[in-house]
Amino acid sequence: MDFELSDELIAVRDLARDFAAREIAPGAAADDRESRFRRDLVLKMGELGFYGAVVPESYGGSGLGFLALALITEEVARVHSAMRVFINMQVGPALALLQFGGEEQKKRWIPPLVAGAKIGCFAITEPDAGSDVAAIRTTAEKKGKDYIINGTKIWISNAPVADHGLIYAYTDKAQKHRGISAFIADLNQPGLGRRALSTMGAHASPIGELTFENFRVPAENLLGKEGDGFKICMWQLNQTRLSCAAGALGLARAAREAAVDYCNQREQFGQKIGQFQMNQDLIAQMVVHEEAARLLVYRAAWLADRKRANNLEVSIAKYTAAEAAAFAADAALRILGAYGYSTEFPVERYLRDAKSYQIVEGSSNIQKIIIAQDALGYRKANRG
Ligand code: GRA
Repeated sequence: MDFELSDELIAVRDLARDFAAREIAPGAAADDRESRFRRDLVLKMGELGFYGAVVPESYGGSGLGFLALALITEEVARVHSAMRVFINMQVGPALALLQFGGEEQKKRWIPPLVAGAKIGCFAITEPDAGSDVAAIRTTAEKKGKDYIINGTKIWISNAPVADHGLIYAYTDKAQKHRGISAFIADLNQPGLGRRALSTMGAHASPIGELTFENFRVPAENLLGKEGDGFKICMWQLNQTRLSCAAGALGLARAAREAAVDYCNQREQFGQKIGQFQMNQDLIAQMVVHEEAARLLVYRAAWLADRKRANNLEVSIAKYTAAEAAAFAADAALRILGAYGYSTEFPVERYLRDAKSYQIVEGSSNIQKIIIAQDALGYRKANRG
């Protein structure tokens, strides 16, 4: 076991840290307050190679790996959690294409996602299908050279702004989850309605509804075979969950740093408030949860870089990091008191953003189900 990062990974982390401090941090409060979509930053992150870390050079990436991507995501989320969502929206579809797409599909769709030139998204969730992916109702019916897609997707990150998206739909309802298929699509086509939705946090990350009404997708845009969709979806979620966990880690760190700074500045009752053991209790718990999350996130990424199954480790990391972020943001707010509650300081944003990590990419309860069912021998998490 080696707990040192290589020089290459340190350089990647420092590049991301520097970019986050210079380009993301100055506008974070206003971007959040005004729900601004920062296309310029999405593009710049692409130009710096953030999305390409897990994509080979032949498709415009650097092939640096999942640990590199985790380090980048952690740094981005540390200054503005909402901005890390874009990483997953570019990387999720790109990786699904890389793993399941044909050569023509890879060449056409991956490079613009990696460059940030096209805004990506993936559309799984529906009004009546969140944790239960097989309950989706969207259908894709083959008609001549096209599939005709009908249905509604909701809570789709980037829905209002995405150019290209991965759509999950039933091609054969009778086959249950084995009848779901995945399609890559140009979303700037007739038959698609978009509606922006407003949420508690992550305001700089646009989210919304996509309504498909006889939306045509060329048959050549099917990923893999008809019926491969559920498998592709589970595989893809395992990748994006890891980056999501790294985002939660970055946010946990930001909250801990804010709390420590305040403890060392603020004086009450004649001493720095860090001297009070109730605050020390919170600081100690923040440090412990964050460190545990970091080791678990890096381990899951390390396994991915060795092409080893890591579904169990990803679920453990995602659960731990999401809970660490929510705990740390809440604890920081308690420590900062009115300054934490104030919208003039970033800690209330940390709390709003932190809650999303317990919901997205498989809720904390879904991760616990995966972990417990594996431990109990009911369903192995690391399959094939
Ligand atoms: O035996 P079989 O051939 O029928 O296959 C079964 C199983 O082996 C079948 O699927 C297979 N399977 C897998 N294959 C490979 C299941 N899991 C995997 C896997 N990891 N790898 C059906 O299996 P099942 O166990 O009966 O399925 P289930 O009970 O429906 O699913 C299990 C589970 C609950 C874990 C799954 O549905 C799940 O993960 N649900 C959560 C959905 C989720 O994470 N949604 C996220 C939405 S996207 C999002 O949040 C974007 C946010 C962006 C951001 O902020 O980053």
